[in-house]
Amino acid sequence: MNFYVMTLFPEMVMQGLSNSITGRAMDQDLLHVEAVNIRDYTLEKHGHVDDYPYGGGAGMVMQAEPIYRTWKSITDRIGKTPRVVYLTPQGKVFHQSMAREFAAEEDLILLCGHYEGVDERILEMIVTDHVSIGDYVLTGGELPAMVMIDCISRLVPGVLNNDSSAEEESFSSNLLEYPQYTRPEEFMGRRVPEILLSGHHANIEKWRQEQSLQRTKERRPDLL
Ligand code: 4H7
Repeated sequence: MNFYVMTLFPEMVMQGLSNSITGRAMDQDLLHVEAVNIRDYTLEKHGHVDDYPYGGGAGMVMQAEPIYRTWKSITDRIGKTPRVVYLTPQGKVFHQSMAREFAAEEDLILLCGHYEGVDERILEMIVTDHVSIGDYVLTGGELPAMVMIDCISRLVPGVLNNDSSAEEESFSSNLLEYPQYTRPEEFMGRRVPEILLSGHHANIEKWRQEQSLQRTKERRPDLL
């Protein structure tokens, strides 16, 4: 899957995704993440990409032109016009089922806003999806874009090892995951639950399901 991130902070996006599972998937060419610097597409001699808001008010607004030229250079090069996701607190709140829908796409363009936001006219022209990662305010769209890419990437076949991808099914059960333990059997007086050492797979499975249900009731009753 190919992600094209339109941003003023390309190194932030690339550094954030070049580790761990997404980094390995990029090395294996299962994933292509390209951060495209909007500033490279300004026609201004001073490299400005923002200006004062019409009507007055605090802060600056990202201009349409450099964003349009960034988008045009990506779509011309790949010869397609993929969905364009704008990361904004005004978007639909991102969730796992939305990630599954996006994972079916071959290409995705993400637009990261900064300052007070982006000139509405370029949004009308190129944006297909307005997405928020939750009801809180951030300084830019880069972290939300990285969150989306991480989440979508792990649904791309081959990105996770087969063991973990089976685990994905368990999220579809809408329950929280059961607790995990590893060596040693005792840590500062706390023992691993005896059942996990029993080797009785059916009982372990039953215990884990109960734990999942219990924690969901306690921590996220809204999921039930
Ligand atoms: C686009 C438009 C996403 C991007 C406006 C982005 C939270 C989220 C941003 C803004 C984001 C999310 C402008 C909103 C300045 C905040 C003070 C960047 N914040 N800004 N405002 N929840 N911020 O997904």
